[in-house]
Amino acid sequence: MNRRNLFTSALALGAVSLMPNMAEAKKAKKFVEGTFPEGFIWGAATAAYQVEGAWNEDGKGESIWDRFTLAPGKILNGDTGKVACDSYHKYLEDVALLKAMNLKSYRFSTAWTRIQPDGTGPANQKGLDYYSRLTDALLEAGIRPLPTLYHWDLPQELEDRGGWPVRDTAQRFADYADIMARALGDRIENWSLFNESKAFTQIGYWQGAWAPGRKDPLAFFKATHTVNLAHGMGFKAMKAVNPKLKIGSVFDVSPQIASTESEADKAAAVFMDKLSNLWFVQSVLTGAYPEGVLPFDKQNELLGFLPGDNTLMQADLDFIGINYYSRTRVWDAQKPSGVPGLLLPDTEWAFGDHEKTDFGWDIYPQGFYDILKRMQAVTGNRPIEITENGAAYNIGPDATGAIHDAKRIAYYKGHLDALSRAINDGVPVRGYHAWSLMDNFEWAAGYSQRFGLTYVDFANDQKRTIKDSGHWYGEVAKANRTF
Ligand code: GCO
Repeated sequence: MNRRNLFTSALALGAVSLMPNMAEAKKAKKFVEGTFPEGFIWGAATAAYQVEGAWNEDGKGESIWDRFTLAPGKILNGDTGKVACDSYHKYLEDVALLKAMNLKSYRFSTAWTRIQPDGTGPANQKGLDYYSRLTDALLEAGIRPLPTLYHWDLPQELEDRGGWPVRDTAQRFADYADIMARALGDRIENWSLFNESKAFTQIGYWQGAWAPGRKDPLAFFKATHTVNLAHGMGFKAMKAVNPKLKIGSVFDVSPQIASTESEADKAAAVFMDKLSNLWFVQSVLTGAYPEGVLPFDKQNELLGFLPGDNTLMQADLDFIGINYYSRTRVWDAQKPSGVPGLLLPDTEWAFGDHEKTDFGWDIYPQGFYDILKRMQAVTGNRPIEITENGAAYNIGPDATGAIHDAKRIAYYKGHLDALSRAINDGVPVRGYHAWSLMDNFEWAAGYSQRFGLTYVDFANDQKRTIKDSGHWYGEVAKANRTF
């Protein structure tokens, strides 16, 4: 019996048996924008260098960001993460903020240099103790810890040995991942390996605007391969400690829009989708690089790809973390790249006539929907967590001390509504983390851009005050819907 026959014979059973089915089907169809499935996980995100401070306490080693921020002219206003939000000492206040906002997941990152000050060798117990205390405090508050192992703070010693362009760094990362799984795998189930592999390799090794500040396209491609190897090796190391651990990674993605309908611009957008959206996630999931980015006959040499690397770098990630901020416009330019045989299109990030955030980023919620659909196809329908999404608005306290950041609320509402549509249309997103729990160190922009749901008074002992957006988000988390 085929499906059509089954349906007609069900009809023949008459109205009585049919009615409940119809009622159910109707109920299933009645989607209300801004509502989320039961059990949806609401959270907020931060990263070690951006919030912890305590840059040289309790045996912590020097990271590339500790070094880079001290070089003159690299960071706006000469800001550094030496103190940041002082979360290393105020983590209990941070857990209380999460709790006050009814959040059930905290995405933070662990600083490699607290665990292995030089990037190799035995663990620094005091560093492990900090993350253990944080984990216990979260669990006690009913909040799921979701650590990221690498949010860009490579031990300076490893950079001195060549950094990510050097293959050995992948093994160093796997050792660090092994230490973390052993130390905290009893209490933490879900882990992310990397944050935004594209961003830190591209801006750190090719453009030079972030640590370690290199401007070398050849080093960039080598770095991408080491990072992909580190995904596979780190994943396997953690699963060997405990196969029940759920290991994912976080990818920054953006819809690549051809600037015109011309064939050349459309091809340029496809090219950028491969380089920008697929180069890490697809390569890790399948063990093979997207074709048509690097010249085929030079690819292995340019990446330092050795026989067997496809198996080494492959990882069947348990979930995919997605960071979305805006979309990208692409047009054909055939610009020399510094890599033999590689010509590049021109791109413009965060373009358009829409309203912009204070950072100048275009507000485009539909892009969130579009990229989620795209990533669902690429990642074979595996669970997705939104690990970052948010906006910088540099709104300070009024005379009463309240922070009325209605614009941020509007930003979140637009994006959450788009997300709810994507979920309703079948994209398997199980959680959302706002960037960020609190204002923090925004890389080359220093403290000039405030992304927080919580205001941090950097001049006054890092005092935290929940903004209007934080209160609103707390209500969203409680009701499982937007307002
Ligand atoms: C990134 C990071 C965060 C940023 C945030 C706002 O994307 O750069 O993951 O560390 O602070 O995205 O720019």
